[in-house]
Amino acid sequence: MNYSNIQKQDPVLYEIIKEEEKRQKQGLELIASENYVSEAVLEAMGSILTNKYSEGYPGKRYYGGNEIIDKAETLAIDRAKELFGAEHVNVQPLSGGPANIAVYFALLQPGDKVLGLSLDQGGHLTHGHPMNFSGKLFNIIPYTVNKETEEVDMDEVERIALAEKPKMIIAGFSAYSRTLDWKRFKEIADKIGAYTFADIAHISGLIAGKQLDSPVPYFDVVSTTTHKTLRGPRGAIIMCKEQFASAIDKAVFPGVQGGPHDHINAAKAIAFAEALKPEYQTYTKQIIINAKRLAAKLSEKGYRIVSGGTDNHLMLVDVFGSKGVTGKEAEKVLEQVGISVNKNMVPYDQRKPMDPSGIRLGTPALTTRGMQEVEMDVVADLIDRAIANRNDQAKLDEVKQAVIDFSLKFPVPGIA
Ligand code: DSN
Repeated sequence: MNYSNIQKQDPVLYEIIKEEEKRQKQGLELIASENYVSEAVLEAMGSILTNKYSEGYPGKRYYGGNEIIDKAETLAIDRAKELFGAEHVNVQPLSGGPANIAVYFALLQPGDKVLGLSLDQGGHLTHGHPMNFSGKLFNIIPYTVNKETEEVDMDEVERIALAEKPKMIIAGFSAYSRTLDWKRFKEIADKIGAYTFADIAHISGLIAGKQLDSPVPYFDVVSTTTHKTLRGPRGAIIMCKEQFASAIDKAVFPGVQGGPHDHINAAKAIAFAEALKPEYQTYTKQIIINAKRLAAKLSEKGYRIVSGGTDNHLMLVDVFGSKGVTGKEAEKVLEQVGISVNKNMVPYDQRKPMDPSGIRLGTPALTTRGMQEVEMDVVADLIDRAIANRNDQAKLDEVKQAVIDFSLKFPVPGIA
């Protein structure tokens, strides 16, 4: 991508893009929900498909001239079905939040009871946070992780479900490093006649790459963003059993959204084709190997990893509990040396969300750059050096230079 037209027409914005390119190239991206898309995905997002309005679905549109857009959307749907083995797929959700809103509205009425993992325990805003539509409109019954193991305790989920009889059970997370027992969730839901909804936004790439078990065979509805481990454009999809297809489609459009973003849906089709290739399985396997190695190395250096390790692409590090540095301070000092992470609550955190005890780290982006186990040792070392020397600017400058020298050895797709 050389952005030559932007350079001519809008030098101010061109400079901003070049600045961000430099940040991405010279830094280490450890935000668990981020990744680098391929140049083919970038091209589709920048294509003339953005010029079209196509409210409706393939073959049933509210605008003329959609016979070609229909082919692109159908391609995305068919590839997603093949990738996940789903009966029905809606590829139009603009992002994870809108996708989840559509799922609630397809299956429930405002005021209905929903069981979800709370945000401060690793869940997601849309799983019932009081400031989110989910917590405002629905009666949310939270479940938590076990205080000792810091893992979801399925016996506890069953106990709450049987007592509360929610209309829907959500399984999914944005900051949880262990696997979920999809089959058991379904068995519990069946005992009370509840709908099952899995939000696999973080791990859908690991599922598509056949590294983790899938909820798709068991669950009524499964949503995922397309830009995290799945390595596609910013957006989302909803998968469901055929019996929910019409309700889901109506909830997405006209329920929640207007016109779909056809250029983004085309980019989703490309990302799904990439994920169907054997090399994507190798990539996703390496993401997990790298995460386990990074967690082990940080652990050796005295950092407490929540639940003792990871089975997926991410880990929560209790920096306050193990090093006396808050999540906010750790995020800031790491940012100063070019390492991007996000502060995060740890389970049963005594601190506040804006300055919690933990940071969340993930390996999808670094693995896309070709990093393997030995590089994770270097990354753990750089993180530790920055945190240990957080009050010594000269040492931090040295770490920053080391981050740049190291990062530049690993190319970022789309950046020369
Ligand atoms: N913002 C995403 C994440 O970082 O996990 C979830 O929506």
